[in-house]
Amino acid sequence: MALPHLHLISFPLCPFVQRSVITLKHKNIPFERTYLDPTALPDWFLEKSPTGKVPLLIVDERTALFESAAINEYLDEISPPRLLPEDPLERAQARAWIALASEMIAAQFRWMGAPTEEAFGEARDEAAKGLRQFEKQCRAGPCFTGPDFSLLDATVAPVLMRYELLQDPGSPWQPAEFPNLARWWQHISEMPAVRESVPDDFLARLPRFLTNQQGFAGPRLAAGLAERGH
Ligand SMILES: N[C@@H](CCC(=O)N[C@@H](CS)C(=O)NCC(=O)O)C(=O)O
Repeated sequence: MALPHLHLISFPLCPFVQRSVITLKHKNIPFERTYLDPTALPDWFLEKSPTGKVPLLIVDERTALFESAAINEYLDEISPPRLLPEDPLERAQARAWIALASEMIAAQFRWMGAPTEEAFGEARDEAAKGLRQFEKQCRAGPCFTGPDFSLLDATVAPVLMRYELLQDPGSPWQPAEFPNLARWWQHISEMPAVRESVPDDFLARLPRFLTNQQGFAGPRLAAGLAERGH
């Protein structure tokens, strides 16, 4: 089957976009990408996107798909072999964990943007609770659900990439507490599709984004990045 023309509308730092980029790259699907400035969204984008959010995938310059999970399943279905299990029950489970991984992203955003020290601690505890669920689920290895890379790997990877970069004593991500996830990340982080899933200037943009948060967490995490030479 000939693949359609795929145009991925992105923000440079968006972890939801990154999930789709990982899927596209893992499957070697050609795509065009446009980065938008989240503070100045053009009218054409707002007309096409019902939520005003990215990722937005424009298929054959006509049809706009939104929601990263739906986009990833579409990408998966047009380019075999599938990255979701054949068994309906296992597939439903994978979808449920993919949905839960969005909560991990939300918890990570709350932690990175915590306005006060107290909120930082609360957000850390909340995020750690979520990480513990994923730790229990991630046992088979080397990928999340066993030997093969799946859409769940593509979905969780952006969260772990950020936690690895933003090491901090007040981080929910203390690798020694999550040995399964740490082993998983070690494997997944070496995959080209994951390594190449962020823009070249990602490490320059991340501290700027954090500093702009202006609360307690952002500047502290940006300073930590600078101390570690990023
Ligand atoms: N559930 C959506 C979430 C996407 C999302 O929140 N994207 C953020 C950027 S990381 C966004 O576009 N935010 C703009 C806004 O909330 O107006 C998905 O999985 O695609």
